[in-house]
Amino acid sequence: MTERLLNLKSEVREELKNAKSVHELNAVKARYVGKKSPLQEVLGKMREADAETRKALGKAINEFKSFVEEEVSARLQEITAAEIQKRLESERLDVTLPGKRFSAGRLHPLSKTIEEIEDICIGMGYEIAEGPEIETDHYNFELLNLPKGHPAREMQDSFYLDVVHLLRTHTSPVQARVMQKAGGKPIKIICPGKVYRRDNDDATHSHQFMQIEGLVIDKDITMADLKGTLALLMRRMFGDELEIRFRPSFFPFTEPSVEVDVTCFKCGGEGCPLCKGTGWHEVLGAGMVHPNVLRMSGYDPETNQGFAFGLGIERIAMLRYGIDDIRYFYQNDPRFLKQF
Ligand code: FA5
Repeated sequence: MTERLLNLKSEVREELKNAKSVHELNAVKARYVGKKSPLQEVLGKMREADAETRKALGKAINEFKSFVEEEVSARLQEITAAEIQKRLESERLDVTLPGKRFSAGRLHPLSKTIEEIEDICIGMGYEIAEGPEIETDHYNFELLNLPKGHPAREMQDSFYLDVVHLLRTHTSPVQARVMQKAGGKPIKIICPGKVYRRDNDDATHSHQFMQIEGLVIDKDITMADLKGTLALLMRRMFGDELEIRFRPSFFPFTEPSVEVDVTCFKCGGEGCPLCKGTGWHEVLGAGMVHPNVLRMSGYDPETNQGFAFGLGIERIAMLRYGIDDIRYFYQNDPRFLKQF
C-alpha cells in the first residue's frame, strides 16, 4: 500500500505541473486528498490490517497529505508569480511618455472685461440691474426723449420685430425701467447686456455688440461726479498710460452730453488706419440725465439730478488686450480664445 502511495506522489507531481490556474490546482488537490480520492481506498484497507501495518499506513497517509499540501503550495507560488509577470508585461507603463493634455475652459475676453468693470463699479457702490433684449419702442426711444419721428432715432438704425417691438439698440432703456420701479428713491446701477444695430460690420463695428449702462440719480449730482466716476473707471481699466478725453456730444436723453475717447493702443495717438487717423477711440457716451427723461419716469428734475453713461464693451476689450478687429470676438476661433 505504501508503494501505491509512492506512485500517487509521482502522479500528483505530474498533474500539478500541468495545472495552469488556482482553480486547476484546487481540483488536483481534491482529486488526491478529497473525499473521493484514492486515499479512501487506502483507509478502507487499514481497517483490515494488523496494528503494526495500521501504524505504518497512518504515517504514510499523513506524509502523503503533507506532501500534497507542500507541492500544491509550491506550485501555487509558481502560478501566482507567472500571473504577476504576465500582468506586468501586458500592463507595462512607459513613465517617460508625455502625459495627456487636458484643455481647461476659460472665460471669453468679453465676459472677463464685463466682470472687471462690474468689480470696479461694485467697489464704488453700484448695483447690477438687467433688462430685456427685446424691447418696446416706448422704452428704447420714447421714454428716452426720442418721440416717434425724432431725427436722432436714425443715430441708431434698428432691427424692428413688429411695429412695437425691436431688438434694443442700447442698454439705456434699462434706465427708464429702473427709475419707474424705484419710485423716486436714489439709484446707483450698472446694466451689462447685448445690443443690436443695423451697422455694417467692420474692424470697429458689429451689428451685435455689448454695452454697460450706468445710472446714478440722487440730489445734488453734478457733471463733476460724472467726470470723476468715468475718469476713475477708465484709469482702473487702463492704468495711467492711456490718455482720456471728454468731448462735447449730443444724446437726446442727456443734457449736457459727452463722449469719452481713449488714445489708440495701436499707434499711441499718432494716427493709424485702425483709429482712422484720429489717434483716438470712442469708448462711451454719457451725460446728465435730461429733465424730460426724469419727469417721464417719475422723478422731479427740480429736486433730483442724475448722470448716465453707456460704454461699449468690445471697444474697451480691444484697447485692454490690443485686439485690432472686433470680429475676432464673435468667430469662436480657439487660437484666439485660448490667449485669454
Ligand atoms: C449710446 O448707445 C448711448 N445709449 C450711450 C449713453 C448712455 C449716452 C447714457 C448717454 C447716457 P452710442 O451710440 O455712442 O451711445 O454707443 C455707445 C458706445 O457703444 C460707443 O461709444 C461705442 O463704444 C459702442 N458702439 C456703438 N456702436 C457700436 C458698434 N456698431 N459696434 C461696437 N461698438 C459700438
